[in-house]
Amino acid sequence: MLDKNSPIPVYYQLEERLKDSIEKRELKEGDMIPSERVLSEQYRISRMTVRQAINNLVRDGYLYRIKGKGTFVASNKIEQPLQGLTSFTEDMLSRGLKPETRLLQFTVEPAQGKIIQRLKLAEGEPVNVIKRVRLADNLPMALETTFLPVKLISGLTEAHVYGSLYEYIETQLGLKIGHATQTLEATVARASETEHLQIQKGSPVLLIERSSYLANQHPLELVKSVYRGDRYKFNVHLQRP
Ligand code: 16G
Repeated sequence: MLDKNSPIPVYYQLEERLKDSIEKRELKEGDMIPSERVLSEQYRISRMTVRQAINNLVRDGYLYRIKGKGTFVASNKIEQPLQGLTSFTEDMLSRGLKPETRLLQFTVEPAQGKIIQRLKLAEGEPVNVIKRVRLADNLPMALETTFLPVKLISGLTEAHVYGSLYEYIETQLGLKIGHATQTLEATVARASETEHLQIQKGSPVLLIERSSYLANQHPLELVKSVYRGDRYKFNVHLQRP
């Protein structure tokens, strides 16, 4: 029951209750939530109060409405800060999610085109090409293609890239990762990506390209990642100059 004598407004208590059910996955993505009438009877509160709670949850992206059908649970998006050069493994572990990797490609190829410029290599120099599906708690989050100069990242094996690449680079190779530049674009999933990400062709995805450098300014990696648009949102702290 909700506490009507509490100084915390009842609509807010209901909001928190529903959010809790979503976080605990008692209410899952796509589930229809009970109607205003049912919720008002269940919690013995006015329909106005229920409506206020639901409006707020719709506004905040936890729920969405379909006209004539009902109100549904939206997907639980991961909110990822844009500042801070972190790895996928670190990002998921810090949220209590279990990171996993499905390895699609692990090859050494001669550098060509954009790779030559971005990684400052000579034409034909060997690069590791690693294509991985990154999962969190068994759900595919992103499809990542990484290019690394072989001369810098020695001894890399398939076993290493099932785990954390950054950990291998820093802990095992003793290299210091310094900074990166990253672009982020909206696009839609291509046919070749849909199966790995378990989404429909044409679903919104975020395309991220990261160029990372060692602390000594050497180009370290070029990574092209396709993130599921329904699982991610990015945040950034802005400071007025
Ligand atoms: C993140 C990075 C990627 C990096 C990877 C290392 C973005 C957009 N990309 O996915 O550049 O290679 O982490 O992760 O954040 P790992 O250490 O878990 O292999």
